[in-house]
Amino acid sequence: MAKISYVVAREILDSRGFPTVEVDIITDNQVMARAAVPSGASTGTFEALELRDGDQKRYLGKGVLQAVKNVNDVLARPLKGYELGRQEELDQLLLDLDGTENKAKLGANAILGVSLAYARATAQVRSLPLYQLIAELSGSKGGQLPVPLMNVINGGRHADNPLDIQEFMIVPVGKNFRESLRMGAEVFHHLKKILVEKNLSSAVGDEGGFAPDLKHPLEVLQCLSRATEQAGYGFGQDVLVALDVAASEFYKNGSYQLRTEEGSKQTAQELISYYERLAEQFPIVSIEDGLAEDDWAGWQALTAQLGKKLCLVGDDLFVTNERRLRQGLEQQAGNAILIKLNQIGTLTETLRTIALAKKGGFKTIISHRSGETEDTTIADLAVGVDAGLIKTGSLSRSERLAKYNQLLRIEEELGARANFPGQKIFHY
Ligand code: 2PG
Ligand code: MG
Repeated sequence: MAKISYVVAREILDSRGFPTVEVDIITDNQVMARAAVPSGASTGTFEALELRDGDQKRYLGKGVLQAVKNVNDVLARPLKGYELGRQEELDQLLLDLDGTENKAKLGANAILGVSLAYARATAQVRSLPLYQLIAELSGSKGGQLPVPLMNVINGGRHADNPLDIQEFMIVPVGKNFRESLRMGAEVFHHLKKILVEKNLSSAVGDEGGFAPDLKHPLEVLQCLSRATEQAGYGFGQDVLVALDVAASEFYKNGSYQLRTEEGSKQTAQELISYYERLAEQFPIVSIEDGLAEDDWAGWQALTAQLGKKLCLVGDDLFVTNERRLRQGLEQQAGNAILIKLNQIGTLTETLRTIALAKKGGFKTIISHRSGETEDTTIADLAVGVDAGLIKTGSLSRSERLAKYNQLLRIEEELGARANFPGQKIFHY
């Protein structure tokens, strides 16, 4: 098996123009593999640490030169000569060299860059597509294309409009991935026309969705319904809806502040009943972070009331962390998990969390971050572990489309071996 000759990290820019870490690994048989790390805005409190320099003279304090140095000065030496194809051992070595609970010493951005570049190098040296290597590492079949959750209207921390719900996603479900992508793009373009007719802004936000000055969730859902119909699809038949409420962002001192067409909702029970009413009126199949990251009792009530009908997805709640997910399984809080590699910081830990979710009967959604790069690892991850669902933004901005385009390539390459879960992914 080939060995590592060089590991080198550098500071590059993400889709928001802020620094992030990129890592190259070069092997002794002249293979070069590269990975770039994403970055969130509405980050959960319990995420692994993203190391930033804090030097206000550079990039408003957001530089990552220290994380880059940690790769080049601390990690590169022990990794020189390290054999490829030993992902678990490599990731354990990275954890040991860091030695903290939340990767605070070296930075999860430094560690993840190395972990992913190593996986890519192994796949290339073995002439395997990345999704196939991930299938092997996770003991999955690895041929399922995910149903996409496409964030077409933004609010919350991702926009400057009065919408408190962070993401309104369309979920187009055709007979395969390619057709679902086309349906989603067509709805997106019709949605743009509707916003322009209403004299609303059609400028796009961080994840490529629109951020119009719509006042309430109801108005947004009505626009999505019209756009779907104008595109020639059935709202509720062909195109479904998913929300990321990101409720931790408007939870202060034990009280919520969600503005709706019915007035402001403040208690967990008011939010739950509101979600239930919305889901009766509209084809909502999934609600992410419907309650805050430490409101475990609220999550239990939410799950008891809606867990047989809807996907209740923990993002800030679980932060891709096996320990927090175990608590969710034990307490029956949520029934699905959002998976973000940089919330936990290594590929191996991510795969363990996914395995635990599957064992516990939770659905898994592989996710981008609001700050992204041209790196497409999450597309391969979704297929490799047969996740069934992916959320990677809207139908504009190349850092979002890069993932969809990679899924098109994978579907083509798999040919008859590809499968697509369709709407049955939402059955209980
Ligand atoms: C989320 C993500 C991605 P961020 O909340 O799910 O959409 O946003 O990367 O800003 O945490
Ligand atoms: Mg979220």
